[in-house]
Amino acid sequence: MLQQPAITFSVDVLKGKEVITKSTYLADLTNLFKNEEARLDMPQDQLIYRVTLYKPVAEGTPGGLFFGTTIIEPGQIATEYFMTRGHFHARGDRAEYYWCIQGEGALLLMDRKRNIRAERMYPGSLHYIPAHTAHRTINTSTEPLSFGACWPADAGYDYEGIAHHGFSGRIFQVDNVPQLVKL
Ligand code: M6P
Ligand code: ZN
Repeated sequence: MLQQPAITFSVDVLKGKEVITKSTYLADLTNLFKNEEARLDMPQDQLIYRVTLYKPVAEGTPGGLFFGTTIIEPGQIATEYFMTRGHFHARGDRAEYYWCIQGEGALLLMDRKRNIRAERMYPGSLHYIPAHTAHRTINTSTEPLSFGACWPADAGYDYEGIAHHGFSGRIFQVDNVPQLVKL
């Protein structure tokens, strides 16, 4: 007899008893977007992104893996697209995979020297996030962007490295197309 899997995934969310859901609203993203006044002028209960997570082992377990899906709503603050907070890993030498499931977007990658680049995300695109590289995803279309992620259980999050200086580039809509503007 084959066992039923504990978790299943679809185009948007994970399903199963042990799935954790985390929602991030506009109110949670103080000073993340370039135009903070424009952010404050918008409804603060606007959902920006939702993550569903499966953690089959405890946080910090060496050799363990976590799995998640993220859905970013379409929208902009002034000309800057809705995006995730972005992070380095607390254990800087830990890498991660992202792959796009639905929608169109950009993956912003910045190393510790603040060199920045952006990869285009579209259904089927696969992205290797190297060690010591901050990562943020941006929904550049008018539909929800959904992507999968898999990362080491002992990677952890370093949001502080981003909170102080931000990324060294942003994705804006310029002449109707997404453009990476380096700072
Ligand atoms: C992906 C993974 C998660 C991360 C999420 C949202 O699903 O990288 O670990 O939490 O994106 O990104 P952030 O934590 O930067 O808001
Ligand atoms: Zn990560």
